[in-house]
Amino acid sequence: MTARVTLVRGDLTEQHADALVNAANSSLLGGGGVDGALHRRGGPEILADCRRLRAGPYGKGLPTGQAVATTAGKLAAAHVIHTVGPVWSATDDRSALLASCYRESLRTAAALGARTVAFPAISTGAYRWPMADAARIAVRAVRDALAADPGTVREVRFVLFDETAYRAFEDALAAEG
Ligand code: AR6
Repeated sequence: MTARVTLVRGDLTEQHADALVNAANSSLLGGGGVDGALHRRGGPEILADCRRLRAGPYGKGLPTGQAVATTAGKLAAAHVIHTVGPVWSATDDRSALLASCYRESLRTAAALGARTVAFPAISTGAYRWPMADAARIAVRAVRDALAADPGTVREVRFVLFDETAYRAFEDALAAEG
């Protein structure tokens, strides 16, 4: 069975899904944007899990482009998958790292048996990646990963916070066919 890619305009923290992907930073200890919102709504259990990861396998933090799962606390999901997007650079092409966030998050989700996975537009806020370009990279990375091996994943949902983001993802999906 093939997996669907869907778009919704809304707040990631209100989504019902098996896994919600967090646009985190390497510290895993919280921040603003989606990260702050997920921790606020999910409650302290998420941060407690993140601290355990820092005390154990991720002593130096989570590298850019990688992903790791924790509990979702009080969120309407089984897991939060934390990934670290690259900071936008006009001089250095970091698009492979941004694609890696989507691919590694989906791999992590499938390893947990997740069927529905919801993503924000990683790196397009504090990390300043231009929306249209980020949307193209995100859609291509997800389509490629699902085509290669969807595992248990049946729906990938992009959750876009505003109309500009929604339109950019709509255009990127249409362009991919
Ligand atoms: N639901 C969906 N999308 C959201 C929400 C929400 N509740 N809140 C913001 N967005 P950002 P980044 C959009 O800054 O660029 C944090 O401090 C937002 O409009 O959350 O990857 C971390 O700790 C934007 O389009 O993530 C890191 O330090 C997109 O989500 C750093 O920011 C991503 O914006 C990561 O920066």
